[in-house]
Amino acid sequence: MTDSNKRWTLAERPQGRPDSDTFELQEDPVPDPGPGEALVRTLYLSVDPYMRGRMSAAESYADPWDVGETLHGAVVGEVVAEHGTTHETGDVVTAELDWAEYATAPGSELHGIDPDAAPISTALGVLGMPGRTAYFGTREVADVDAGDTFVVTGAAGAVGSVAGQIASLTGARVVGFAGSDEKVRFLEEELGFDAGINYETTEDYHTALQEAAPEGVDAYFDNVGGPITDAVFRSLNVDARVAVCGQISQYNAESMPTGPRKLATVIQTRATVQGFLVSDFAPRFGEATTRLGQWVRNGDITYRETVTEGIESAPDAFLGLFDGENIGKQLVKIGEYED
Ligand code: NAP
Ligand code: FER
Repeated sequence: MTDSNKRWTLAERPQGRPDSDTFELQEDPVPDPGPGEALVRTLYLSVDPYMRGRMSAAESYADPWDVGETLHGAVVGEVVAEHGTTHETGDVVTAELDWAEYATAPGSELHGIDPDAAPISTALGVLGMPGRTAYFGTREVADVDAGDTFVVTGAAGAVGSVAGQIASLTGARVVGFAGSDEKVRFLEEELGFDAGINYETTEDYHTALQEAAPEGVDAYFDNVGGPITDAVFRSLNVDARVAVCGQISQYNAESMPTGPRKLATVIQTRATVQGFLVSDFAPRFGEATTRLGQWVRNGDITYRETVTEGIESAPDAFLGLFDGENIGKQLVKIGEYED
């Protein structure tokens, strides 16, 4: 084990789009675990869009990071030392830890994962927070049913790719918006979506959606907001459900764009528009993980991961989310796992 530990801190609060000035790499000795703590060697780090919110001082559902603070996020790692915890050296765990090569945490905050049940990285994607978000957002909030037309934005991403497949399994017609032809091929050819729309090369989203969803939209899983959402709202059917999961097109905005928004359609259609946080469903996380695991194992759900290598690449991996560089879950591989 090396003595040195690289970690990323918040160098400054970004105005608008974050960039390399937002982050600072620090290097110091590997920490020792205190009583009741474990030392974890990071194998995979998850970068997620919500982290943009934590870089701002504005109030949100997640507390802002302080300038100078070590960034943190969901990690899969290996316990390499522990001091009176229920974990053993060699255990693979997931936890909220530092963007670092090594981190200490109370043993009670580490959740063991079975490396023989599924690739360990899936605990951060299809079998982790994004998969659970897709599971509850699609089934409980968008309340998708057989015969519905289901539309999802950010469709080739970690949440969207799973949401669309769950809707398909339910028997819905599934249409996804994504930002490249490669992503549209992924949706249609690998994930079994009925249609994909490349919003980067489509001028008139409304007409494209009328073609892809000729019977209108019954359930809409929104990951991005903005003009695509305006177009989807124009196609909502009576009693449609809109699950507002994310609004990534607005996360770097310095001021909120004004309309015209399409809320008049909500009057006409009596649609239900509901925001949600995956944590609202915390008591049912076990159910989601079990079900998603079955679907992945029997091939009903496939998943993709985009992986950058090394702790140094973490900021670029995060920034790439805003440029659509990922297909499926964006991860940073920080250490090798040897069985
Ligand atoms: P992701 O979809 O894997 O990655 C983000 C994707 O957003 C990019 O790949 C990019 O794909 C797309 N994007 C970026 N800027 C865009 C823009 N201006 N317009 C349209 N699309 C844009 O990320 P994720 O982790 O699955 O998260 C997806 C959304 O769900 C995010 O909004 C996130 O905040 C939200 N979320 C919410 C919860 C919750 O509890 N409510 C939990 C998890 C995630 P393209 O190439 O298609 O542009
Ligand atoms: C959570 C609730 C929401 C969480 C993440 C989110 C890490 C993400 C929200 C978003 O991306 O908008 O408990 O845990």
